[in-house]
Amino acid sequence: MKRALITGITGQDGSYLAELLLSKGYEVHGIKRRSSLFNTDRIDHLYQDPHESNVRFKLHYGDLADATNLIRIVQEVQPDEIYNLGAMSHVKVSFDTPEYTADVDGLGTLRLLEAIRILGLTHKTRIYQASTSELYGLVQQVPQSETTPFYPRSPYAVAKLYGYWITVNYREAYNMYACNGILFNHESPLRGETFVTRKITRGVARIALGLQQKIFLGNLDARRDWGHAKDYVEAMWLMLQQDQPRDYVIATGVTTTVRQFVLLAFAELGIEVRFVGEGVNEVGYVAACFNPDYMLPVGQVIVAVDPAYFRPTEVELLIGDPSRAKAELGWAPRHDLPALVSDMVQADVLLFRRDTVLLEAGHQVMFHDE
Ligand code: NDP
Ligand code: GDR
Repeated sequence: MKRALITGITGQDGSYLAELLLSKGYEVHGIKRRSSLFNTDRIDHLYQDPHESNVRFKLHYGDLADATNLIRIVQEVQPDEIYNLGAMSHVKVSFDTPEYTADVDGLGTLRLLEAIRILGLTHKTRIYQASTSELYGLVQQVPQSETTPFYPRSPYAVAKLYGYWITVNYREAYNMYACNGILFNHESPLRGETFVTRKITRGVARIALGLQQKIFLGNLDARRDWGHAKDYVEAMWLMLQQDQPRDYVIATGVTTTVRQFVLLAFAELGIEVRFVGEGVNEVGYVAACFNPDYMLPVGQVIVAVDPAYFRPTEVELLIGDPSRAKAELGWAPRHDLPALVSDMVQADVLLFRRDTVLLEAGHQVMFHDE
């Protein structure tokens, strides 16, 4: 039985990857951070009582900022594969916490590589590093591939640049099986609530159900190559199953504006939106509502721009070229953008219907948005 260790197991990708590896017969170990409340919502369905026998899913307390703790866990687990998904992963927040982001996303990667080296596991343990399309930053060329020059545009991206190169360096210096997956944006119903797609699908569901008036967004012109997280974790696994370690771009090859994502998300519920105005005065209003379940009045403003969501330096255009992954890993995305949008919007409608039931029964319902 192969043994895998996942950092960031409580995140979006960690949850899907753990599911995938368990389905392939792996023993899966994950590192979770201590928090004052349970933070395991995304993996609670995988929980196995440690008092039972033959447990294949185990969690360890740890943190990428703590080298001794990482060494102890790697020593205890003796993993065949490590997936380093743990990170402060929010680009906008990295401008507020640049030093912490550098520590966890940059040095955290080094600490894990060093743990493997110190413990003499360089020939046993393969490691996947969660690199990102944010490395491309300011557009140099499109579509972006493994040979496109990097130009990071945020403390997050700069920290990930260190993570990328230290992974390459350990591969070359110590002959380790270490690779970077340069993954473009990937989303799902498990996506964190403050990333733009999930913020939109939650807002769309709540507006349709009469729980919210408006969604406030930042740069509507930014273009992203959005895929489904379920497809992308398969690529991570494939990267660690090859004869030779290599770095791969994982993307769909299609790019879409944030504005277009908004239109698609409302259209999923039969609500047609039109945008008017420019810059911070741009708003989206209901142009038509074809779904009798959601009685939104034509003319109601449901999207507005709030400059608070603008970034000091923005990444305007991402579009990936996944040719190498297709040719060498046999990987291709199974979901297109409409399928992704549908999956996310429908999941959020289901989620927030619960709130309408609670409200009707006289309970208070809380909501937090950022
Ligand atoms: P999430 O933000 O959903 O999850 C991040 C995970 O990292 C969480 O489990 C979080 O724990 C954990 N984490 C945060 N800080 C630390 C720390 N100091 N020590 C240990 N663990 C920590 O991210 P995703 O699942 O979306 O992304 C996974 C990885 O892939 C990240 O490294 C991200 O930067 C990268 N990436 C993501 C892309 C995407 O589009 N989703 C694209 C390209 C790269 P907790 O739950 O306690 O907060
Ligand atoms: P990104 O994802 O920065 O690409 O990083 P995010 O969804 O945060 O932003 C995408 C684009 O949408 C614009 N935007 C807004 N973004 C947020 N979060 N909130 C808003 O209200 C809003 N309005 C417009 C942003 O300016 C941006 O251009 C994600 C993360 O998962 C990283 O960890 C990962 O490395 C990259 O994707 C690939």
